Amino acid sequence: MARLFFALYPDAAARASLAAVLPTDGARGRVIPADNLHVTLAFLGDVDATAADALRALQDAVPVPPFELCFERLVFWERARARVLVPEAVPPEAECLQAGIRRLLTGQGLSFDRRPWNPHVTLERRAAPAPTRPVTPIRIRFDDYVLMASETRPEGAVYRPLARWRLPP
Ligand code: 3AM
Repeated sequence: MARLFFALYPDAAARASLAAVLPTDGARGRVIPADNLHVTLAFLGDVDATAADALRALQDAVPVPPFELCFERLVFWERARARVLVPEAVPPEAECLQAGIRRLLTGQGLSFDRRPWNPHVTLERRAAPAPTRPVTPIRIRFDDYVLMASETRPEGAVYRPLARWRLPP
């Protein structure tokens, strides 16, 4: 069994820019390490090895052109007790990608979290309430997406990309 999710996984430079938002803002909760910063596209939860192998083997899974997300606001989500970065606008390519992944998962007979997609990068969990504030926009181009495995360790979650799909130009 592996705990899986599909995600947009920014490169190291972009992750560093995202991670740099919080220290200046005084985080008191659990700050997510830069290596773990991502945008969840679809959360599957525990998946058996056969289904995980089938997912990894998918060829050209969702043909959507590359796109950019520009993260511009730091928001406190009360129910999740998380502080997250959200983009002001979500390009249609991003919506198509996550919808395509959901279709693909349905086609594979896999279950996943069906709540509406709300693209975000979680920066801090167990966060104290804080007012929403704009941040210097962080524009990130995504030309691929990943199937990520999440392992819970005593020191926290460790994410490992299992497969990567390039978005066609
Ligand atoms: O994208 P973020 O970091 O907000 O909270 C988990 C994380 O979200 C979420 O999946 C992402 C990668 O772990 N997650 C964890 N358990 C979940 C669940 N049971 C879940 N999302 C939905 N249902």
